[in-house]
Amino acid sequence: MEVRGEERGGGKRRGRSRGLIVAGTLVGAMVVLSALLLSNGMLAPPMVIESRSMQHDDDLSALGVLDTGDMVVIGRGEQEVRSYLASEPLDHRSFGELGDVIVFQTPQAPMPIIHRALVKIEYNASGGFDIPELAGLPPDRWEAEGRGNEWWNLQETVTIRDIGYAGVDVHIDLWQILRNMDDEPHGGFLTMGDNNWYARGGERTGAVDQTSLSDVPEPIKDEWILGKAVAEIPWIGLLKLTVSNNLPHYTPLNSVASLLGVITLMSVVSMVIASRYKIEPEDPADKRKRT
Ligand SMILES: [Ca+2]
Repeated sequence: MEVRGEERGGGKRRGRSRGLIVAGTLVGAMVVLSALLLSNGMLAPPMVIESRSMQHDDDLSALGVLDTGDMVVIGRGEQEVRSYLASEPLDHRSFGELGDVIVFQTPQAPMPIIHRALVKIEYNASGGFDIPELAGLPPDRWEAEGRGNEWWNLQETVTIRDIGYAGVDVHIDLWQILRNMDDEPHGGFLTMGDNNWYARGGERTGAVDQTSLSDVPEPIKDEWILGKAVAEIPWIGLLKLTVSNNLPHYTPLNSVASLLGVITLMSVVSMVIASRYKIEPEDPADKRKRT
């Protein structure tokens, strides 16, 4: 019976060893894979969301939405960026809305910005913009001021209705965007934070970056795009914001509670594992018996 007991104990130890080896191998493989993707340029270093411009609620965070304090994995390389409008017919979604979320840095911006690509506009030889993506929308969802549903050679204000989680109307002043870049006009993506809208007179109005942010005055050129947001690591960026003393007053309390819960759970699990695998000091009497 004792021999069988020793065999069972040995089996348990071998099982624990195998478990530790498998866990160690998985962690090691993830570290190596991440390093390879980073070194090959497939991934950019992850970013911490520092504002609530991409939230879908001023006060509460949610999984699958980019909230203050979330960390974001950034993919780069030859990835096609699909704007919100281009994604409507395909129902292509990311982070809770249609279209891709991109990381970009304009020459005027001191640091990268992460916002959603709303629509791509093309500068044409006549001095206006063509916006073929508008043609994919139902006619009652958009109009160009005084031009109806003409999407070519536009310099007017274009209104697009029912955009994003809040169902806002977006008025794009193309003339202002042209004036912003009178030296070298060009096309590119117009971008917008999911949460960058205001309510006035019963109307919800969304604001594209190109007419509302001083350091994003022009359509986003391809070479200004650093990558595309591909995954959310919730809450963990709160640690960085806390250490750097940049935690905003509006940080969602449910994110703080969730992070504290995870840290507490990990601490308890670590203590349980440490107590189960505690190494007992060798009994000198046993040692003498074996020799
Ligand atoms: Ca989130």
